[in-house]
Amino acid sequence: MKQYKNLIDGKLVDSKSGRTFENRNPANWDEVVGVFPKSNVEDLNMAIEAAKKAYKKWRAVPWPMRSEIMRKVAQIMIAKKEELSQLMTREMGKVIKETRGDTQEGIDTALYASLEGRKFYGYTLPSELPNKSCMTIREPLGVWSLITPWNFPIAIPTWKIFPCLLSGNTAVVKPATYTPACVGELAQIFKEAGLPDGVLNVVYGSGSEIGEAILNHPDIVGVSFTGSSEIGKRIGEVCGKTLKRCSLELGGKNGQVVLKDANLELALEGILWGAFGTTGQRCTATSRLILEAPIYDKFIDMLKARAEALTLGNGLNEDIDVGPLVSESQRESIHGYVEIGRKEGARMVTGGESYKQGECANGWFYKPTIFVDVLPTMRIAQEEIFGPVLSVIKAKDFNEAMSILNNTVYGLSSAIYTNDLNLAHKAIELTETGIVYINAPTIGAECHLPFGGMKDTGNGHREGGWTAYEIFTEIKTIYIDYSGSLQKAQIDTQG
Ligand code: UN1
Repeated sequence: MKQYKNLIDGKLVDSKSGRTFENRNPANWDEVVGVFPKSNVEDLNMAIEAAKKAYKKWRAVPWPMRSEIMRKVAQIMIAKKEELSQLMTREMGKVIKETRGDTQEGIDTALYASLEGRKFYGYTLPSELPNKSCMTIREPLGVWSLITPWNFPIAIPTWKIFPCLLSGNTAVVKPATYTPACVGELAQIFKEAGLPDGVLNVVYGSGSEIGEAILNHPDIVGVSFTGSSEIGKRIGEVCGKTLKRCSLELGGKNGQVVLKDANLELALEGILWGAFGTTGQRCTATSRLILEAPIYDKFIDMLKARAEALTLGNGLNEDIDVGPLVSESQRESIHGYVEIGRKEGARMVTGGESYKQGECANGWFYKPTIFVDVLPTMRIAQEEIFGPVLSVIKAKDFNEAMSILNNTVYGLSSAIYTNDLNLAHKAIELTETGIVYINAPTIGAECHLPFGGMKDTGNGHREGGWTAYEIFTEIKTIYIDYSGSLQKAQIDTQG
C-alpha cells in the first residue's frame, strides 16, 4: 500500500488538513491500494498559486520545446505500461485487457501532443487592402482546473493534461476519489520527464469539499470536467458568473440500432462489447438496443445466450470478461435502476442481481442484465445508469428506430448496424449525437478524432485530436499594415 501526497510546485506534500482517505480494490474491498491526502481549500490555494507562478515562464517556452517534454512522458509511459495498467485494474476494477487499452490511449494522446507542438498552426488570410497581411495565432489562457473521472483513470486525464500544458497553460488536477493513484503516477512521470515545477499540480480530495472553491477561485481561467450532467450544469453555472471558460463532457444514453438487413453476428459482437465492456461504466456505453421488429425475437435469444456466458471476476485474471463496479454505492444505484425497470413493467431476461460467487464475494460485481420489451419513455430507457444494464426496445421500421434513438436528452454516441448504404447515410444525417458509428459499437473512439456530444452531453466542446487544443487556447487575430499610410477597411469607406 502506497502513501500518496499532493503535488504542489514540484513537491510532494501532505494536506494542511492532516486528513487522508483510502482507495480500495473494487474486486476485493479488503485490499487498500493507496492512502491519499484529503485536501482542503488551503491546499488548493497553494496549488493554484504555484500554477500561477509557473505560468509566466511556461508560456514563454516555445511550442516545439514543450512538445519535447510530452514525447519524454510518452516514452516513460510506454516503459511503465504494464505497471500502470495493473495499478488501474486494482483501483478501478476493469479487466487488464481494457486497462492496457486505457494506458495506450494515454500514450497515444501523449504522442499526438508531441507532434502537435511542431505543427500547431494558425491561419494566414488575404486582406481587403494592399500592403497588409492578416493572420491568427493561438495563445494559452493561464491556470486551468482539470477535474477527472474514475472510469478512464489515465486516458481521460491525459485528454485534458496534454493539450492544456502543451498549449502553454498550467494546471491543477483534481482526480476522482475512486481512482487517484493513476493520476498520482502520471504526475510523477511528468516530473521525471523534466516538466518544470508548478506547471502540473495535483490536489486529491472530494469535489464536495473543494469543488466550489476551485470554480470560484479568481486565478482559475477555465475548468475542464468529465462527469455527470447534474454536476456539469452546476459547474457551467458558476463558471458563467465569472466568464471562466468551461468544457463539459457529460452523460450519455447511447443506443445501438440493428436494422433487419444487418449482419446479426457482427451486431451481436458489437452490443456485447458496447453494453458490457468496462462493466457498462463508459459514458459511451450502449445502454439501449433498438431492434427492427422482424429480427427482434431472434436477436434477443442470441444476445441472452452470449451475455450469460460472460465471465465475471478479478480483472487481473486475463480470462475474465467483466470486472466489478467501481463501488458499493454504484452497485446500489444500478440495482435501484433494475428495480425501477421491473416496476415499470419491462421484462428481464437475464441478470438483475449482484454476483457473489467465490472470490467475487468481496467485490462489487453485478451480473450483466438485459431488459426487453422496454418502452422508450421508461426511466431505464431515458436515464444514464452507468452499469451493465441494457434496455432492448422494438421499432417497427427504420424511421421509428431513428426517432427512438434520438428520444433522449443526451447525445454522445450511437451505432447503426445495416448493410444498406442509403439507410446508413440517412442515419448519419438524422442522428443527434456527437459520434456516430456505422457497423461498429458505441464505444472505442480514437484519440486523434474529436470526442464529445450534443444536447445534455456537453456544452459544445470536443476533446481528442486538434479540437482539444481549441478548448485550451485563445485566438489572437493580427493585422500588419506595411503600406506606411492610413488604410481603411471596406467597412469604413462606404460613403
Ligand atoms: C468514456 O466513455 O468515458 O470511446 C470515455 C471510448 C473511449 C473513451 C470513453 N475511447 O469508448
